[in-house]
Amino acid sequence: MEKTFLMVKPDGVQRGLIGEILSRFERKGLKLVAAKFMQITPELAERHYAEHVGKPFYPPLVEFVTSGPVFAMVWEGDNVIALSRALIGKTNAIDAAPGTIRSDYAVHTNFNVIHGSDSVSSAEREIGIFFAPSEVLEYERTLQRWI
Ligand code: RTP
Ligand code: MG
Repeated sequence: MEKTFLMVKPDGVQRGLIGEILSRFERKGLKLVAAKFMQITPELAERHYAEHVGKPFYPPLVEFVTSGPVFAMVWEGDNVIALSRALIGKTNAIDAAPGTIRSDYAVHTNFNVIHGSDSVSSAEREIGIFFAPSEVLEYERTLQRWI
């Protein structure tokens, strides 16, 4: 089953949006298989955002993402990567479709509330950075057959 890495960023935590965001993915029918409330170190930020090293927005991005706690998660489901990106919305809140998380809660690209993996390879890489294999749970949900 496909997995993705999602993370409520420091702005989402500070604004008290963890529960609201979690419930959107739960209501969609996706399955939570790992979660961790944690602080990102500069070293972890550099690994996570390796693809953006050297870009103009990279220094403020690292400063922001290490500025306070984040809520890191792994979710599972058919097409969970694309479905999550659809629920999250475009990077810039101006372009995010109404009803998406970033449209509903974000104003600036730099403070856009949530991260979601953008491909199968990114998801595998990011899950491996944030979680030990034993922290990603396998369990049955009877609800699954209806979704
Ligand atoms: P994310 O990785 O956080 O889920 O966001 P994303 O895929 O939609 O966007 P990505 O291109 O991966 O960029 C990572 C984060 O860097 C900040 N950013 N700023 N000022 C800019 O042009 C710019 N572009 C990207 C955003 O906070 C974005 O979420
Ligand atoms: Mg990205």
